[in-house]
Amino acid sequence: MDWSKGVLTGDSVQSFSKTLGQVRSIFQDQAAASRLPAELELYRVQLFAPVAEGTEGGLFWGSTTIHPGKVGDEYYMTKGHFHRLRNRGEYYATVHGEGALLLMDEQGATRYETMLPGSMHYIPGNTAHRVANTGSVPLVFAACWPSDAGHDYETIEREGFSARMLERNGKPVLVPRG
Ligand code: PAN
Ligand code: ZN
Repeated sequence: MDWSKGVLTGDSVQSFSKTLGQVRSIFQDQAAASRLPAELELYRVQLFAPVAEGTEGGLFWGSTTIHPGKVGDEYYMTKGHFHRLRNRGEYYATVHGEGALLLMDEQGATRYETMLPGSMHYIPGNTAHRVANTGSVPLVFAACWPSDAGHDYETIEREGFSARMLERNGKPVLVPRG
């Protein structure tokens, strides 16, 4: 990984992108979401997976780039997930830009950490995680997690986070669900 850009290179690096059409339901303002094109890219991920998914004891490395922008008042953000093996933790490290890492425990309490270039974030096990780009430039962060963690997206699709990162008077504010 080139730490000045957060870009992974190498033959075995996989890349995928997430469009608004794939994650539309995560946003609060569905009217605003429906006015934007399905093919709009919100973020992309590069993945270095040196062992097979599900392998115990290995580590995966990823780099995520979230574009700047909002759907209504809500910043572009990742889908967010618990790990399928709930007790698996993760590290995030910010390379570029500004963001908010939302962390929700299994009791539904959501807090956040501010992401700035160089900031390191420990995501404990049993904690759902989602990142919002609260700045005006791309937010780039690296991630490292156990290769047997897996991803449970369904719980968040169904229940969401208990708070959202919204712009209020030009500033990001964590707004609890009403
Ligand atoms: C990260 C995330 C990545 C994209 O690599 O997978 O930032 O976010 P979503 O997976 O929520 O769409 C990670 O947390 N891996 O475990
Ligand atoms: Zn994760």
